Amino acid sequence: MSQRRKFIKKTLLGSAVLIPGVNQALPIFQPSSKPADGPLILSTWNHGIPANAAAINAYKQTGSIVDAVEIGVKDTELDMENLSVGLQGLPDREGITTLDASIMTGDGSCGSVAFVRQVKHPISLARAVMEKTPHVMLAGEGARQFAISQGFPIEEEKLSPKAQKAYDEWKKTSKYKPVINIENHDTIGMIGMDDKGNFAGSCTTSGLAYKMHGRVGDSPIIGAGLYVDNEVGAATATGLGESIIRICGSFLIVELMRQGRTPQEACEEAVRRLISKNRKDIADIQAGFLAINKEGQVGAFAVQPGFNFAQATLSNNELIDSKSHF
Ligand code: SD4
Repeated sequence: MSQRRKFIKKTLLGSAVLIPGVNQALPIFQPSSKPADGPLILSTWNHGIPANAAAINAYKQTGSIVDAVEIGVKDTELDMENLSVGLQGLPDREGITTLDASIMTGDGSCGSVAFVRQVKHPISLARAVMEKTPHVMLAGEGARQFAISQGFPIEEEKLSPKAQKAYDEWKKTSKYKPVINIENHDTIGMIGMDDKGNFAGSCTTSGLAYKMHGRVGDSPIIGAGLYVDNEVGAATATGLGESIIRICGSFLIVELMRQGRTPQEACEEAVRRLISKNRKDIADIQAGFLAINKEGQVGAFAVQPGFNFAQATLSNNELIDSKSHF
């Protein structure tokens, strides 16, 4: 055997599992080097504070990071003040509220729902897709039918008083223009790591206000609004979904971290990439990213000023202003 082949064989045996009969090496799962001092949770915007509190509380009860990120964002899905998440969110151009959500764990399991109506907790429906179907994504009426089959309550299709008022106002001109950092940029993305280095993430939104009927944003698209990998870390996004989808934002950040960038460097590079692919409209675009790596380092960066996030551990939950490109 040549020296080179001997070396390759030794390297593979040292770092990977060889499955008999399959000529392929699988990487061994490497737990985080972060010491066992409890979970670390990040989530987007001001509503991240109560969402993180709910997530930490869930974690204390179940010890599960995926329970934490699901239960955390369910809090925001019920927040009647929030016009960008849940059934109280602003509707599309036809006056119908449609929801997008995704959930992912660090072993590659993931589920999402897109363009779904009348389901109060799309994040739990996304988790059901992940755990109870062979699929990753269900959309529209199929997602709603799946919700019914799983016993999810189906809500009356009626705008909240706040959303109805805003929609009536919008209809006077029917002009759609994204507005930076206010109610149409309020998705919650949450990423977390447990004390053993396992990651999970969730993302849920009613999407852009007054979008075209059928429009789906980045939040339910694995790799765009959310990506999680136990070997590296996790990332999530908020902002104008089209700009984030164009660069596979969350996947890009995780891959940059895999190549050795810190979470902060990776978020900054993703924003630079986003700007380079969306130059024409950049003054009107806000997008923000959050990331954690397996050392427990965090990163946050946005296109425009105004993005913030909440960071929680067992003993602390604080709001932090992100830096931005402009
Ligand atoms: C979307 N990314 O549907 C979502 C909207 C958003 O804060 O993040 N709002 O494009």
